[in-house]
Amino acid sequence: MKRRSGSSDEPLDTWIERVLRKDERALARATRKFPGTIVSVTSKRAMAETDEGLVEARLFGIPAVVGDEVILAVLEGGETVVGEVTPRRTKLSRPDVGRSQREQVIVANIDVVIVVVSVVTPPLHPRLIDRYLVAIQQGGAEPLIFVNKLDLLEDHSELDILDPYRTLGINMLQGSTFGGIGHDELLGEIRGKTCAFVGHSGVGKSSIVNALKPDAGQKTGSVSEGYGRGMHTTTASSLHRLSDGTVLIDTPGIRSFGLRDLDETQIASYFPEFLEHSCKFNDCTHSHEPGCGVIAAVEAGEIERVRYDAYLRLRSELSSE
Ligand SMILES: Nc1nc2c(ncn2[C@@H]2O[C@H](COP(=O)(O)OP(=O)(O)O)[C@@H](O)[C@H]2O)c(=O)[nH]1
Ligand SMILES: [Mg+2]
Ligand SMILES: [Zn+2]
Repeated sequence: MKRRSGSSDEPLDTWIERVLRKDERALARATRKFPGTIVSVTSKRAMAETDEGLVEARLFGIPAVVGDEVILAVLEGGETVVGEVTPRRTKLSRPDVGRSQREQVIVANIDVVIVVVSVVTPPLHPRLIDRYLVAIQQGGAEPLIFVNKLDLLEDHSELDILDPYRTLGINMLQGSTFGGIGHDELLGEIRGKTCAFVGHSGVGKSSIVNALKPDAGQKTGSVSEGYGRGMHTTTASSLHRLSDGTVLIDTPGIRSFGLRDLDETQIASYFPEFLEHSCKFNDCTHSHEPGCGVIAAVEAGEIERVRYDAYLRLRSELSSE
């Protein structure tokens, strides 16, 4: 554990309070405050877009993320810090790896989360889509699925596993970075909105951002053997503004993506197609109960079996976490 300054036998909570009070006092004495939008974050520093251009600021105990609307404060002595994060309209979170109780927000204030999947390299992973859809609904944004690398696809039946999402009414587009296929349709869907690109590494998120905004300068990587571990891939999120007001946020590839703050009884509420079917028991888990309307609907073909399987899988993962 890191040694604290001050009295060595000072309890942790009074130490935290003392440091917070010190920060508060410094903020109260700030010589100037002005608003900004966070466009990139490293471990201790953030870049913010402001009326005065790009401003670098130190994170001041507040974990701001890309997309956050913040108040920057210039402290006595001239240092600029992120003094305040405005309450988030929407967000996309994942758990801190290894500390599943702690929320880790990836991006804030997005209208649309574009889940990018690719075909062939890496192949389609509907499992990740199911997890994202739940997390997106939790955070309050709209999902859009973009199927990339269509140029690699010889057998279009690989796309059949996406039919259930289409049936659910989720916006789905497909294309390729080569030739910019599908990009006009994508821009048509997201015009004027703030969008985050998420998905496994190597699916082409940064390539799409670069294609939509050529001066974004996002590094792209090669997909190495063992899929999903792109070399030279993006390590931090970054925000890019198009001239028509559309905002693109590139995010690093996510290797593991868990679901936070959900227990297995809540997961069903994120499968909207289950809601129309009623069950004999109020607390039905739709896994084994007699008189379960969901199971009956799966058997009757009214609910897609892959979605039901996804539900069972997520449920068992959550109950064992
Ligand atoms: N064949 C093909 N390759 C692509 C396409 N889009 C991106 N790539 C390649 O996939 C690799 C990973 O792309 P990158 O944008 O870094 O993926 P990210 O990790 O999701 O940001 C790079 O070698 C890209 O050139 C595409 O539409 N078709
Ligand atoms: Mg990338
Ligand atoms: Zn049921």
